[in-house]
Amino acid sequence: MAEFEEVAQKSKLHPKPEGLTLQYGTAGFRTNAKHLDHIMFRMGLLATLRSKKTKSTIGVMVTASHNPEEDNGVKLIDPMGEMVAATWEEYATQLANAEQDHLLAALKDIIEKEDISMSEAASVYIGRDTRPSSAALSQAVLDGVSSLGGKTHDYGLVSTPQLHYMVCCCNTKGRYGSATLEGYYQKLSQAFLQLTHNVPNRTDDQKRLLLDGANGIGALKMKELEPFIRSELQVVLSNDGSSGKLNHLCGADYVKVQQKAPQGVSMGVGERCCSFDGDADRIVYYYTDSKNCFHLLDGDKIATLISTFLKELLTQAGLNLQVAVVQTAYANGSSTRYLEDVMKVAVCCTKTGVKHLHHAAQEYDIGVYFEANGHGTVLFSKAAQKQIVELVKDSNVNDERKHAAKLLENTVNLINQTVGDAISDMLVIEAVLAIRGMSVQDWDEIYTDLPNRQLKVTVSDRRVINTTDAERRAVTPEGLQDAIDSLVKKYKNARSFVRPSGTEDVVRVYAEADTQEGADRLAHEVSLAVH
Ligand code: NG1
Ligand code: ZN
Repeated sequence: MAEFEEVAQKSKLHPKPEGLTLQYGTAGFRTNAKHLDHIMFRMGLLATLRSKKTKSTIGVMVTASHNPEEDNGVKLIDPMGEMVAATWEEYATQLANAEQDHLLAALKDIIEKEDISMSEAASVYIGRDTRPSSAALSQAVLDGVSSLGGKTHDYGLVSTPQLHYMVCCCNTKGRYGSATLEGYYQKLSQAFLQLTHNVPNRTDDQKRLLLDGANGIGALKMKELEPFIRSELQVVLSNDGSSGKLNHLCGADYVKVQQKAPQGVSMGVGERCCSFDGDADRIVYYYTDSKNCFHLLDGDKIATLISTFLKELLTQAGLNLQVAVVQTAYANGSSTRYLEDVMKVAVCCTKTGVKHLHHAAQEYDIGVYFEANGHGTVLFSKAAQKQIVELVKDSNVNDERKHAAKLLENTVNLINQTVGDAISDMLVIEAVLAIRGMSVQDWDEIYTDLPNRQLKVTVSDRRVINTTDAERRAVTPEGLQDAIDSLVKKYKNARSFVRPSGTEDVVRVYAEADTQEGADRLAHEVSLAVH
């Protein structure tokens, strides 16, 4: 065990509180920051093993996204910038929960199971959000990596999707872009300017966008990006972190769940606004109309806007590529109906959590995936990208086809295909609205959302609820689904489901119906059935 001497020594500086157990959930480990020091050290160890195993750079992001400022969390990023493979999530849980005396044994167990050669080099990229606890916690990750002899690159303050991007750039030897913040801003801004600079007659109002930065990392990063895109987009930033608290009464999750505007943003009637979440991987848009009524444009509206745009461009370019949209059970029923019946695009429903959507989207030529909460991106298959690039170069095609192909090529470059990215998504949406000459109201009117309500219920053990059919039906506890079915029958156009959250100790209840009152009442009744 001499080779693990340093791990043994350093782990004493990051001791595990006895009896504390945590799960690698939907988005990694997430809980109050004071319980996470040992988890961070151990995730440094695990990332090093994963790097040796894959012979690639692995990412470790310290963030708790939209959770309160006191929380923190960590997730691992696999070589292509995607979420870590499922078996390794299990290893993460095992390593995290091994009592102090068993840590080396747990580590050795993973090394044996995966047949890892410890002489292999390891490289780990690390990033963190703006939480007060994040600096010390990312230091614990660095300690973990170095105690196994791994090399680290600490990007410091970056958004979650920026770190995913860096990992992918590194492992594709620069083919996806250069693994620096400058490279990220250059790639996105060049694509955005190419898409927008020839759009005629754009007024200053059309170029203006209000942004709620959730007092988080997204606000910081927007300030860095701003000089690159200023000529085509004027972003008016609020909740920039200079005084307010992270995610408090602001940010994408607050706006989506509360269905109201964030505090700290002064919105004029009809003005186009958007909110990032705490690690800038989610975005939602909104505006208020002349009757002071609030309108939310969530992930479903974003998926509809982008997939419609892509489909039109493919037709103009004469490219026969299939566009599909991947959603979860939380997608508004109106969006699914519109996409299937009007747009005639294939719609697929997966379990909650980006890794599920991402994998499903990989099955198509072009897979647009968004969670209703605004987390999503677009994946283009290698073959689809090749066809687009070849068409741009082809000298035998007419101008219309070529123009469409060029727009497609720039859209591919503007999208962060590794994971949902609020900054990249925002630029895509702004480009589509500009090119199509659409206002936020025009976009909103594509279809009308069914009124809906999301509630959280606290129960003694949320794991007694097990679900099937992409989480749309509960199989346990017995009788729960029957109870939900009979409640749903009382309402028109209604739907409801429950599932245990993977990031909080709650059960989530979702309901939609033909009126807001009905959706609220149904959600309430279902939450009583959960108790
Ligand atoms: P849980 O807590 O498992 O519902 C939430 C979001 C997910 C996903 C993760 C990770 C909802 C209903 N759930 O998961 O979509 O974004 O957090 O951040 O929005
Ligand atoms: Zn997030």
